[in-house]
Amino acid sequence: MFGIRSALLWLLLTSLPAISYAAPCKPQFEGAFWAEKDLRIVGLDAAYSACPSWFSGVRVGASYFADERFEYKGVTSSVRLQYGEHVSPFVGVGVLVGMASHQADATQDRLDNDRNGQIDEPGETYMKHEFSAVLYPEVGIAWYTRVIGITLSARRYYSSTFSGNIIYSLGFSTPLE
Ligand SMILES: [Ca+2]
Ligand SMILES: [Ca+2]
Repeated sequence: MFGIRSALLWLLLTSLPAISYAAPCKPQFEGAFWAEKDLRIVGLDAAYSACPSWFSGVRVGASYFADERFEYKGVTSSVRLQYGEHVSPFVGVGVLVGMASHQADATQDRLDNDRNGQIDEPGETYMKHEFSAVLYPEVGIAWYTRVIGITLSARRYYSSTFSGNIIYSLGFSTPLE
């Protein structure tokens, strides 16, 4: 009997912090600019974020970015562990999945790729599209007021075309409720 009571008490005490933080963050619409330090990779995100619980966050959106060779369009999503309502530090892991496009050599394929009347002339190129996926761990902090949220974060991008690049992101969000 004592065992059950103490177990219930323990359960109540451990769930108290969850109850006191029961009001999770408001869903937000966020626009974010991000870049590598030397601006070799720059990107823009438009994302929706929400908190399934007081300690977790999810973010889903569209992403456009470019580096020296490629242009990327895709979707981005991350899951986060976060803490706090107004000032909220977080760690997370995310993915970027999309299409990478770049001008590739077209001087060997016996086609007039650029439709200028000449086949395989020197310098002829075509737009090549490839599947692209990036995995990123992230760490950051968000500050929310009733009208605006500001999020600063750092990520590390790993993909087939680049690896280990550190990306800094600045986002502005507005609550949707
Ligand atoms: Ca041509
Ligand atoms: Ca050609």
